[in-house]
Amino acid sequence: MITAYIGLGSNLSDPVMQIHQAITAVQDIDDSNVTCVSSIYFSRPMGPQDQPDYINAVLAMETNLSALALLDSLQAIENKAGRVRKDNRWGARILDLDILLFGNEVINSQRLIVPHYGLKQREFVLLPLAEIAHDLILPDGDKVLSLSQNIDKNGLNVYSN
Ligand code: ROI
Repeated sequence: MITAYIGLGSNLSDPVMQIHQAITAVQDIDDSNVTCVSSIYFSRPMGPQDQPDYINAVLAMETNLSALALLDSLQAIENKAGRVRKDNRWGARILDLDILLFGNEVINSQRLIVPHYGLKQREFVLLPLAEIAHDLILPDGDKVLSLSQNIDKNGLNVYSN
């Protein structure tokens, strides 16, 4: 089994519900077990500001799937949520499920780059990740906890209603 960390994000179509549904859907992926889910966070958009605020979370799972099979399963969940893949790389989205880390593996294939390229620059990834994996060390030796302590929180907060 490999421990993978997945980043979840949404800023359209009831984002809190999207994230809860996505967590349930990830729990149903074959040959895998979700072991930990972070708090649900509220975050300001990174990229164009003319889009709604985001809801973000991170989960840990153990899996026997390959990284690409896991990516297929995650993309199927995104598609089922109604995500349309168009030319909006930095725009609003119903659901984004990113493989942040896949064990200690470094993957640079056409479909998948792991660790996720934005991991170290994104407060909405680093803080939830540090919440559930205090002692995590990235493949390059950087500590998630120190990265999370040194990044600007940019309004990131645990979501409550
Ligand atoms: N900004 C925030 N706050 N959260 C996200 O999940 C997110 N995802 C994205 C971009 C557009 C980069 N901005 C984001 O893909």
